[in-house]
Amino acid sequence: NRTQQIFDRNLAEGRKSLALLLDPDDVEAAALPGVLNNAIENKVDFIFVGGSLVTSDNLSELVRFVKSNSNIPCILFPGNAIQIDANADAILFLSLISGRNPELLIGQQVVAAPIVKRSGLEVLPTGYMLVNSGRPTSASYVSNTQPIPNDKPGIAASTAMAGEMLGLKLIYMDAGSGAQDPISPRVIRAVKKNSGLPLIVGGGINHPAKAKEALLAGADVLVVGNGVQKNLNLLTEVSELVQLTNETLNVN
Ligand code: 1GP
Repeated sequence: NRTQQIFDRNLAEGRKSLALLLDPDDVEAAALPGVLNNAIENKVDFIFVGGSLVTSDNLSELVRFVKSNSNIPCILFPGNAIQIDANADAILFLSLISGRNPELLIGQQVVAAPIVKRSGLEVLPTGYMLVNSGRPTSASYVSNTQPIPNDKPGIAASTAMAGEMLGLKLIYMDAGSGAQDPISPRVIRAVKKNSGLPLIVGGGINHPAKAKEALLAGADVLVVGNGVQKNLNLLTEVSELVQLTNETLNVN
């Protein structure tokens, strides 16, 4: 439970952290060394690997590369039960608690459980909440669920509270990869105020100003994915912002 301890310790100390999402379908093998160096140089805290729909065979290669060439914890962020790789450090064992699709609330988890157990992966029980981002994302389409409206902080807060009461250990609020609008600060604030769990926030954070808004609203872990492929400097800019926030909070 090493990775869970990192999340919990950061939360207890008020330290913000940064995760880079690598979608095996988006990151080509040839680009991987550069991408990983960029992550190391910018002191990325976690690498998440996965996607709503992975059509390539790159997942295990990606995990192996990250594990052999860095010390950054490599955490699976699976869209379904086939995205499991024993070489990662941990798996976000997600239940899509914002949706009402039983397959993603418990079905895929039942299929995955024996495989995850045998793999020896550290399990991170995570309440996964999709929030509407202005237009349909792969996550909302593939999961066949309705995301929480971005202007309904009460629904988001109640959902996170229920997840915490059910014993989940992390909340991941996601506007979906490439989201038009990131999650609104009001929604982040409401969830932060009403749940004591480490709060991971991602989706559509493609500009430092959006990262800053999410941090100020209470995100503990920022996830950037798509935006880094379009703007190589984004990781540096967001990382500096996270460091600066930590310095201001005096937790570095
Ligand atoms: C999506 O939260 C992640 O699941 C990251 O989203 O690719 O838009 O940064 P982006």
